[in-house]
Amino acid sequence: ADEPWNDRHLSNYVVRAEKPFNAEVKLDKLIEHFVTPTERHFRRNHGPIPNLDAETWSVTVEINSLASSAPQRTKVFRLSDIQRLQQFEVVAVLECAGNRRDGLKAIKPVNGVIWGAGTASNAQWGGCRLRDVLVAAGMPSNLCDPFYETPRHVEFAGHGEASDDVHYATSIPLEWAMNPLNMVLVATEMNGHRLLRDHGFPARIVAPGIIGARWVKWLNYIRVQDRESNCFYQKRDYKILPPMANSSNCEQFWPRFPALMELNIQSAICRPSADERLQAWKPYVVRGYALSGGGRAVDRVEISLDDGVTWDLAKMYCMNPKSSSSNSSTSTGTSEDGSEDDGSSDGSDRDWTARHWGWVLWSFRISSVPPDCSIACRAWDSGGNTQPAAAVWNYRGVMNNSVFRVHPQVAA
Ligand code: MTE
Ligand code: MO
Repeated sequence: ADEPWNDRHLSNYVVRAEKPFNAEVKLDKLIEHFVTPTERHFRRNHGPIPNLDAETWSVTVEINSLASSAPQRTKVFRLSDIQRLQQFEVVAVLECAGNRRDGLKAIKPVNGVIWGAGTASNAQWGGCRLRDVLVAAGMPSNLCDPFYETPRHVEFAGHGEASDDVHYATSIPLEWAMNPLNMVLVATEMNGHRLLRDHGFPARIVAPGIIGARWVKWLNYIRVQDRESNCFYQKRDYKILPPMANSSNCEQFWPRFPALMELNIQSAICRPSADERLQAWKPYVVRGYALSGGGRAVDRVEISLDDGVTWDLAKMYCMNPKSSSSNSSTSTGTSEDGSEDDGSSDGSDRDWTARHWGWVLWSFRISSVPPDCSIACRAWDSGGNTQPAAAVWNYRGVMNNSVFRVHPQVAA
């Protein structure tokens, strides 16, 4: 496969697989910007990257089973049709459900590309709302319409080959997609530019608050139907199977457990990075990211320097998308003492009832680094969720959000 991304920015990445190309971002590079620059965004592929032509590309929208008597409706949208619908922008974090799979592999072998904490990134996405595409294709726009009383699904399929099925396809509940507050987009732009091939050119799904696996790239068709997608990536992947599941007995478990949707509460320490050395008895500013799913806000990040006995509050930077959207490479002003002002919040000015799609960056100042230093972080969200003290293994190695710990090297 010819992979389009040139090697100019490869120093930002840890490459986990060459074919198909899979690379995560080095943690210290990841958190220098609130809105992650595109050349610092992880790349996750289940097959070769298609080379699509914007002039000839189109997405076919099918609406099945409207009422049993109603005929199926089909409408084809070209790129210019998508661009003529009302355009929206959303700053939203894209996280792979396999983020931090390395922590589960450390317990017992798992199935999948091994990732550290570098498969999350916060981008500014632009495009039209999926709901507007569906309405233009004939769906009722009023959510009180009896059509929505039956649970339905919207399936997305991408162009190109995929390693485990005929193509890459997956679905989300229709009701989630139709709610305008959820900002599910047919996105054509990332960080103010047209999508790169790696990230789904010319159009991909953006489903804020939902695992990355549902953000289908290189859109080929969109289908409203009674059932979930039958594709491998919906039915036999991206599920948390129970602890006794393994490669020889997993077939019996796949149908019994739900396809993952909303992201869980997550946080990671990005500095000190793996190769960084701290100075004993000197101050040090610890940094990282935190995020949650379903629109829930990260309400705090806590740090422990005594392996979880006591916890302190980190300082959070949760820039309001309105102020950050004007500059896609908004840098977090990082002074050595950790006394940033821009976007910093103690929470008292935040609207907890609003939906929150972006990540938060945080910092915590250690006034005097001990020679035997251990740092742990955990975040909490507005649903009252926090991260488990120890990792909980599952066969597919997904959704690992255990308390993040580092034991940095300290020079005397
Ligand atoms: N869409 C297609 N067509 N093929 C894929 O392999 N991978 C999914 C999703 N959409 C995938 C896809 C997964 S698992 C993730 S985490 C995100 O894309 C990664 O998006 P990115 O490469 O832009 O970071
Ligand atoms: Mo993913």
